[in-house]
Amino acid sequence: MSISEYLNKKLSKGTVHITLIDPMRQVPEIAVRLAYTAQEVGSDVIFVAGSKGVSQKGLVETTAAVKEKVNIPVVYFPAGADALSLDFDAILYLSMINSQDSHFITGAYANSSLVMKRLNIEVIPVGYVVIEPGMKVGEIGDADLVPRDNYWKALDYALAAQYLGMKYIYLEAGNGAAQPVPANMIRVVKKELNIPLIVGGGIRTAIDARRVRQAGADIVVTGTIIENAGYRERLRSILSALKE
Ligand code: 1GP
Repeated sequence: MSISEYLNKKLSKGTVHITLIDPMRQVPEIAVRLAYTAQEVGSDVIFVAGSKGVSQKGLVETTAAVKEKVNIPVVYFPAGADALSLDFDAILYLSMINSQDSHFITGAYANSSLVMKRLNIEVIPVGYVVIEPGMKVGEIGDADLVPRDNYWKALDYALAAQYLGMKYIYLEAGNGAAQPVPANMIRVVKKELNIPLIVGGGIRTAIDARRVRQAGADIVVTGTIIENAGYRERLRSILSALKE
């Protein structure tokens, strides 16, 4: 089964949760422990972040170790890295629809598309819309950030991405954002889309997770939460808010 089929199957049963692990934040042994816990508490997928500056060695070792230990899909979430691992089950082609630099819309992917084809890696096209504050990814990607109260701008970008053929839309507040994407923005976007909506950035509590799910997120991504003390319980409560 492809990862897209796996996701569709999961989506037909309810909200999907994804745990994002950044190889730059811990050694592979710890990353494995985090990924294993995520799987245990009910995460459906692990994203491994390819952040700018990650070494080829760090990415490859973390991905191989995680793959060996978990049996949920492990998907590459590239964020400016020049590294790749062959262990990924799929790679997101995150086209930053509101970037002002074409590198982040198509350029980075044009550089690697033939490699993906030759390696026969599943590619998942995602329209990536960065909302304020956007954090590092908004800065690196030179995003024309969507203001938190401008729901219509978020919708314009999301719908444009859908019409351009993306299979998912991802509203991103940024890794480590103080707050998630506003619920009303999610609601406005979700109402008009007919492809799955991914929401990530700043989701720390069960209350956040429930709000985002009730507003219409089909897939919820959390990252930072797993790097903090007490992560197992926090993640467990987020999962129960998403799967209740
Ligand atoms: C994935 O960037 C997010 O979309 C993760 O953000 O680390 O704030 O959960 P957090």
